[in-house]
Amino acid sequence: MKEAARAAGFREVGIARAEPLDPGPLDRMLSRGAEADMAWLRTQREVRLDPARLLPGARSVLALAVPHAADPGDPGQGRAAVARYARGRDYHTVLKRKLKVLLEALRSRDPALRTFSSVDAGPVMEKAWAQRAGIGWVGKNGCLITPSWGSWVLLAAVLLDRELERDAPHPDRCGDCSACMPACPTGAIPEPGLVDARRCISFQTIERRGSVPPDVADRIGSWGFGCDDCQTACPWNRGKGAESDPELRPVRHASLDLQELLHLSPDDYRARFYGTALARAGHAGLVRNGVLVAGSRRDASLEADLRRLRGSDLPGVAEAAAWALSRLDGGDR
Ligand code: B12
Ligand code: SF4
Ligand code: SF4
Repeated sequence: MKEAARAAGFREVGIARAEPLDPGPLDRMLSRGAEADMAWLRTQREVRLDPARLLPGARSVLALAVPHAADPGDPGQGRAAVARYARGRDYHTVLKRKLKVLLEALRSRDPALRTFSSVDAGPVMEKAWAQRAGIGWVGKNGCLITPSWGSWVLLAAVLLDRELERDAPHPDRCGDCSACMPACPTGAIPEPGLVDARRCISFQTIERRGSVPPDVADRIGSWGFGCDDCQTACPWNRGKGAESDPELRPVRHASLDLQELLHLSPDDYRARFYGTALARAGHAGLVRNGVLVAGSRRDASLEADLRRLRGSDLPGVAEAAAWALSRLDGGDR
């Protein structure tokens, strides 16, 4: 099975027993409301924690990882930064294609095999399974860290109704380090491993629809889509990220021109971002993010566009533009 997974293009493969997960970290997040608008984390709690609810008769979980590129990234003046994982083709498509190859190989040897597979969107705790299956550990920054690639990896998981020889869980390797916690610009990691989505730039710029809280917007800096600051700070990521899956190398969108974002039409959005992970933010979300970066960086050269967008009816954009204009001279306009 591991050979088939490697042949399909997965660089890390591990096997865990399909037993219920420790509910502690998920419940800690939910008890604080740190899931923000991601209500599905709460409504799917039981199914996320117990693989047998997803696949009756589940015996094993195959945890899989693929490294993505991680070039250093100061986007430069007038541009917004894109999180490293999103600079290549949409990883969902890339990993799903690898999963299809893998599942075909497995079924050719075992036609009665039953599976449930997930890349990101399934109700599966992919980091928890990766840790259990020995691929890496969940760091204090809330990311899955592998010894070989650091946290610059994307994950998938397959539940199977077959008893397999399992790997040992990966031990925690954060030790005394806590560099990621103060490196977070918005203080979104109040406790080791707990990411408060309400304060997380990644959540606000990717998942959030509508307006973004001003205190988060103020610290958004250059991040126009996602955020990597708590990963950049991690010593396990130093010198990593040069070797990526060929399909996940940056092709376009390593950074975004702010002026273009502020003029983005629905047609431009479809033409430029369909097929990339950036489509997730939606047309309004990307315009709003451009406005927030302009405000956070106090980019006065964009003032005329910000004034125009104060009248926008795209969700969250008018509020963001009013806020950004108030940042330009430190007062209300
Ligand atoms: C919700 C979500 C988010 C949320 C919440 C983030 C979070 N830390 O959970 C937001 C929107 C903020 C987010 C942001 C990002 N995300 Co995200 N996200 C998810 C998603 C859909 C679910 C994660 C989840 O269930 N979180 C809830 C928490 C409580 O679960 P958990 O941390 O996994 O905890 C469980 C276990 O890990 C375990 N556990 C937790 N801590 C510890 C500690 C120890 C010692 C042990 C033993 C166990 C343990 O217990 C928990 C079960 O109770 C997954 C895909 C998936 N289906 O899993 C992608 C996923 C986690 N995201 C991913 C990525 C790439 C990101 C970003 C890096 C993107 C970016 N650059 O902007 C950021 C990173 C932010 C951060 N610091 O975590 C990748 C992870 C890559 C990696 N190396 O970890 C995933 C796996 C998607 C994928 N298929 O590759 N994400
Ligand atoms: S992704 Fe950015 S905002 Fe979110 S926890 Fe990490 S450093 Fe903080
Ligand atoms: S920066 Fe340090 S504490 Fe944070 S995830 Fe990396 S090793 Fe762990």
